[in-house]
Amino acid sequence: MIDMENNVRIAMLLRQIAALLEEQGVAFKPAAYRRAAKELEDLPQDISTYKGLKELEDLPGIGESIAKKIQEYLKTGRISALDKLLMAQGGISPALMEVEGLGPKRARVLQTELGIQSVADLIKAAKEGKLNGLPGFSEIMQRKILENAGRVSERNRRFPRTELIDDVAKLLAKIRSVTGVEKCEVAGSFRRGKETVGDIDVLVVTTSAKEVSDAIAELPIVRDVVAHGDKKLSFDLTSGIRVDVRLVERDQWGAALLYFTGSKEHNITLRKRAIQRGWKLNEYGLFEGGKLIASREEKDIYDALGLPFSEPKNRAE
Ligand code: 8DG
Ligand code: CA
Ligand code: CA
Repeated sequence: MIDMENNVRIAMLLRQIAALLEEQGVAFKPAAYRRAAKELEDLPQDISTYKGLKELEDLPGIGESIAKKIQEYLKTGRISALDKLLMAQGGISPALMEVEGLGPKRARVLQTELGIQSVADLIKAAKEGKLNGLPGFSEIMQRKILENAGRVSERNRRFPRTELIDDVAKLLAKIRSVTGVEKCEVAGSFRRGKETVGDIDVLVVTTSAKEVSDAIAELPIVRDVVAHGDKKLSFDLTSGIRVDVRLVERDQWGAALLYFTGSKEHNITLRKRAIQRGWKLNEYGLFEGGKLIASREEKDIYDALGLPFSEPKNRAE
């Protein structure tokens, strides 16, 4: 699936494993998978930036077995243990399991009773009223499932920039009005002026990350919160697009804005240049050994690297 960060995506898969193990009556493990999922969602950076099994296992809530599954996902895009569980439990379609609230039991009913395999099948059947009378599909449940199925397809969709301009302006204004927010800007492909946008990335400066992230989660423009940590918050807007908010301290602003504006390719180019000088660049700053060289403004980092400031629209590579 495109446009979904590894952390959120893997967390969802771990929760699927938890649900399937629970159905098999396995003790303790489901809770461990859910805890790991929560930890993943709270990570301040993408899980792929942790290199090797050891670094993964050092993360709270993540033991060897889950670390291996994360590695497998990053390498292959799948977790074979999950596929096996799905197969063992009647060949449940992985696509259906992506619909929040469906779970293995209901997914199986849909498959056996109606031959539903894909999210598109599900939406069609639900709209035609074919779910009526199926065990476990009350009217309320049907409505919830239809809504969540719609979201799965939204996740695969890119939004034209023009459709988002108002949303972004409104969102930034709302966030800036939250007590404790010192600074707030849009980053990612939107800031780079791309014609289509997968999700909206927003960077916030605050010294009270927890209070601010809680307050943002309560804004009326937020439809539902997908991941909620102190330094990172993900939610869908009422219009359906996903928003990723990162909360940083003022000193980290330039490095974080640079990193989250991307593109990924541009970041790689800058990182290589830093490495050539024996330095290290990440979303926290430009470092020589443990010593911080630059982080406060984007320009400071370009300067230190001996490069002219690059306008976001030119940061394709
Ligand atoms: P999109 O949402 O329109 O698809 O594009 P984007 O805004 O450029 O990508 P993003 O997935 O939302 O990530 C925002 C920025 O984070 C990206 O432009 C560069 C930075 N970034 C990296 N490496 C990685 C990574 O491995 N995963 C993610 N999600 N972002 C990364 O430099
Ligand atoms: Ca984005
Ligand atoms: Ca993003």
